[in-house]
Amino acid sequence: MTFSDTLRARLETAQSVCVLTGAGISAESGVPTFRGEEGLWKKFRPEELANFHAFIRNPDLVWEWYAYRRKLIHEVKPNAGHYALVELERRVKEFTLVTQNVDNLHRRAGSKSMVELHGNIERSYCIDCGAIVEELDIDSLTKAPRCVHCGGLVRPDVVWFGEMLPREAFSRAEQAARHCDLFLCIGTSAVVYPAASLPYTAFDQGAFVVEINRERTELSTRAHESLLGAAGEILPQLVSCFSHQEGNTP
Ligand code: BJW
Ligand code: ZN
Repeated sequence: MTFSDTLRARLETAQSVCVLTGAGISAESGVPTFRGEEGLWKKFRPEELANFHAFIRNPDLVWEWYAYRRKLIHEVKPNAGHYALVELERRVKEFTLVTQNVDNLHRRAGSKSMVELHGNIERSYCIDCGAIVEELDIDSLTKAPRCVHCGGLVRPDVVWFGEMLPREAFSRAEQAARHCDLFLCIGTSAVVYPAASLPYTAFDQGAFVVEINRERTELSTRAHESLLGAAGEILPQLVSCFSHQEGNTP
């Protein structure tokens, strides 16, 4: 893909970069997205699976759905898009990776300065006493486990519809969006709030906003550049345009 001169100049001079990723960046690893023809919401109903009331109504069903997705994620690997962002973090002075994904693939690839807005599927917690559960036993493949401390139901540590995002995570994300000079919005339909507000926060502060997606989205008309294609193909090319900055290890 050829990049415009304006984009190249912005990449070369960017001092502070904020990246927002969504399910599309993991699609090339084999993790299904949520929306669109092949998306999870075509087969499963979010109102039956991705909200707290559904969990209380039928904890085992919701738990089993997450156990199935956890297993799928364990079977896949980060892709070229995830690794390109690790390289980008090495090149620029200030870098924050904000992800809506719960799949842990950015961390497995080696990203460090990360904010997980919607939690992490690898973690669970007790809805009564809040105890974190990192290790799950084999019985928990089909039945929602009970807390060893208080007997409460254990749920996945992900953010469902109608739930608040972790306060500290969102405030770090907003701060990064407010202070960056380049904002990259990658593989997200940009329809779920408040994450979808971040590129607009960046715009309002004068940042250059670049979108990478297979299709046009809600953001495309506003983005300074909208690069259409697969993140795993575009990102390595884009990252190679950034020069190594002083203070960072090449
Ligand atoms: C590629 C590619 C490739 C593919 N390369 N690209 C009305 C108006 C405004 C807001 C609301 C409203 N009604 C309700 C709300 C609030 C609601 C919301 O935003 N709803 C909208 C959908 C309407 N938001 C919330 O409820 C949030 N909380 C909140 O607002 O709290 C305040 C509050 C409290 C109490 C009452 C009311 C408000 C919480 C949102 C939590 C979202 N949770 C989920 C599930 C997480 C757990 C799990 O994984 O199961 O998070 S939903 C799902 O969507 C998941 C994702 O993180 C999130 C975003 O999806 P994403 O990543 O964008 O994926 P897709 O599939 O949509 O898009 C993939 C993209 O990739 C596509 O564009 C492809 O083209 C592209 N692509 N392959 C590049 N190779
Ligand atoms: Zn408990």
